[in-house]
Amino acid sequence: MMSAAAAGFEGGTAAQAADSSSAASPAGQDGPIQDAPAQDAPAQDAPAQDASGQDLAEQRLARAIRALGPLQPGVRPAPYDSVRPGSVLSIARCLELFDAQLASRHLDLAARWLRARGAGYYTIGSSGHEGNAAVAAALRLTDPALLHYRSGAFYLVRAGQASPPRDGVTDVLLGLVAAAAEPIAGGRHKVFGHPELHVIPQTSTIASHLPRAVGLAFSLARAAKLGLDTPWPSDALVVCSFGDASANHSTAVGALNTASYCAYQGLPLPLLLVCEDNGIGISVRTPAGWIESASTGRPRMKYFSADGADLADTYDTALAAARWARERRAPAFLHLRTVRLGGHAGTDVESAYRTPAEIAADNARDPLLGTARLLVQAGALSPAEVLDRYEESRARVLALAGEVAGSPRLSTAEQVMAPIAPRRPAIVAANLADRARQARSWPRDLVFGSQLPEDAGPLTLAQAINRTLSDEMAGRPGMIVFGEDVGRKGGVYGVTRGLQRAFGSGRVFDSPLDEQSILGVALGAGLAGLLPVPEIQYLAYLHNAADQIRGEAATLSFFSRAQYRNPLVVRVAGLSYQQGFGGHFHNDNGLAALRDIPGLIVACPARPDDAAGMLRSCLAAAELDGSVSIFLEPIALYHERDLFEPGDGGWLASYEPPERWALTQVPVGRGRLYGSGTDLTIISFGNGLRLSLRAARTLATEGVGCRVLDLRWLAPLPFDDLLRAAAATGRVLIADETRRTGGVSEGVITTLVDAGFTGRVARVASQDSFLPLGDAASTVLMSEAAIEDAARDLLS
Ligand SMILES: Cc1ncc(C[n+]2csc(CCOP(=O)(O)OP(=O)(O)O)c2C)c(N)n1
Ligand SMILES: [Mg+2]
Repeated sequence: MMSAAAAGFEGGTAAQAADSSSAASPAGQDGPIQDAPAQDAPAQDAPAQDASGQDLAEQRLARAIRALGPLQPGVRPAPYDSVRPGSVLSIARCLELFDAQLASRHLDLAARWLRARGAGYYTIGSSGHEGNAAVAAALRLTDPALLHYRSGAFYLVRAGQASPPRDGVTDVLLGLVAAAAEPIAGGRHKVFGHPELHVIPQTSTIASHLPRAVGLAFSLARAAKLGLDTPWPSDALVVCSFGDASANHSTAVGALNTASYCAYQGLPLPLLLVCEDNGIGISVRTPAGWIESASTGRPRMKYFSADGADLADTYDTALAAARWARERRAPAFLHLRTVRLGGHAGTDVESAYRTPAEIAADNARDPLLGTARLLVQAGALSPAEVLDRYEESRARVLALAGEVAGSPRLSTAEQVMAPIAPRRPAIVAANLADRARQARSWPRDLVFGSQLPEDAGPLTLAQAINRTLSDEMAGRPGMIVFGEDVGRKGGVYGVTRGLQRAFGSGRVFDSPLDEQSILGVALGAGLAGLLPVPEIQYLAYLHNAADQIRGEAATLSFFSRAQYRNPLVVRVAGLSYQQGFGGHFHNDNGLAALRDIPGLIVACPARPDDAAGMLRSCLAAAELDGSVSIFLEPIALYHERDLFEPGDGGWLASYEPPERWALTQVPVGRGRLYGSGTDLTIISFGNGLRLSLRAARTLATEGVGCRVLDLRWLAPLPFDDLLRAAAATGRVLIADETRRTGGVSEGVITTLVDAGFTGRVARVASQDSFLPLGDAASTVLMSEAAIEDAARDLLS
């Protein structure tokens, strides 16, 4: 614990009060959890101070507050009086919000104080943005909030709305020092979030939360339409704040477009977007008038604008905007004009890129000064009383800062990683068995008509996925399927054909052509308690929006101690071998960007029977454990029927009836073995499995006995099955249709080496190339002949 409580507004500062001999701040940028400021910015952790150590910014504010007085003589107004004629903000409310604004400012001060002493790791503050206190006040505790990183005052007001009220100051301080006891991220990041406050934590990737916010607003309404409960009341709205520079990010632009696009079609979308426009993004100015010009006139999205330095104006405008979003179930855009005080972060020296006049103009628009002016002009507080209040808040926050400094932090990898993707395979397995029993009561005949899929004879991969989706939708009322062309057309390859007819357009629907928005809707749907199964038309186009998986879906559990999860199964058509058709983008075979995402499940079913079992496992894991899965469907195998000879039907499989689902379940991370040869183990997956099985047959004619392991799960790899299959022959050939570099074979070989496998290992993989059109595609893809040759080499 450190003591900072003796600091004073006028006579001393946190920096001054602190023991000057305590640990010096490490030079350079903030720690790894800190958003990096400009690389060349010199270190400056404490606020600017004069020779006596006093904080110049605080002194300036004190002088400006003193200059507001004196208080006009007369009767003091009643607490319920308006703080200003024409505003609905009462004096009592204004005082409450002022306290939150003050505490937020002092949290920024505390952040720098802690940082300067090596006790804190994060100094991006909310100074200048404290007007967002009034936005929180205009909303309900139960309106889910996805917040900008300058939302200190918003968070404190929200904390005060809980019953009993939470001590939001301590929450934030614990985040600053990365304490394991911090309530949302548990020391993994400094984020604003708390399930009881309905504040969903956000990552540092600016704007990446907007698609999810749109998706959540969409899903609240969609769940209501489907008659399903969500964690929020039926008249909740979603609030999402972000900065002015962030508004230019394609993720934000796409999300705003999707919100408008939905509203334009009359779809309910109760969303309040709050752009906290301080006119700058780190050092880059936003052109004057840009946010207003870019944000007015969006179809069916109403624009509101408020002066963030004027609490009454912000409160009145936020109320109007919230009313619009809540009552009309339509998106509202609140342009909150703010300033940024004290630079981007503690390490940022803004005088390097802003003129003194610009900085002075922002100081004059300090929202604390604005609220003080309101209160003094209303006769509610004298300047001296304002300063007293400031001092009290300061002393309290800094005393608490001293108390949290030195709080225990995460100290082992196990502790850090515990919430990445907690899994309960036994519970998932039991659930699959239960569901098989329940299936008897599902309206399967309504969905499948007179012929149940198990009675329809052998199916292709595409048909098996289609029938499984149908069965699962019949049994999971919250499951929704959506994406480009999945509705009326039934998908580019017919995999979702008939689903919209069977389950209605409320549960199976086409999306706008924007992968970020498709995944954003899925992320919001998962939060709302639905089970989203979006389709991405081709693997290359998942890469187009990968951050929604990598940065958003996969990290939510980590940054919320698994208090928020992302139940999600993303179906992706992908991989190659389409006989020269489609070129690179329809044959993309790059998986490296997925396989390294902690906690992500990557499933790659090659055969119809595997696909059914694997999809059921992914859905059950999503529903029960909040797992995030990529279900990668090999396009070239969708309609394949044969294995060895034309007409042999070797790639078809019958659909299992519900009573066999438990028996035939495919747990996450279990491979499938073909054959029992003792000369060579071929390890493969996807298209490679079919090529390997064919190659194994040829090799058998040469007297070579192979066993072939289908990995089925590319993340996590089926370690045990893999090692067992390798040990059985002592010779391993990996047949990998992904690229030599970053491909799956690298992971398999590493697994073998890590486990101490000492037998022979070789691999065939596709080239480090993009795929050309036409016959030339085969020159860079792994081939059946290459597998055979490599096997002969390995055994020779
Ligand atoms: C996608 C992404 N690119 C870059 C960054 C680094 N970065 C952090 S904050 C920031 C500026 C954001 O400015 P603005 O949206 O105006 O918010 P403000 O900090 O001014 O409140 C940048 C570039 C990031 N976090 N995310
Ligand atoms: Mg900005």
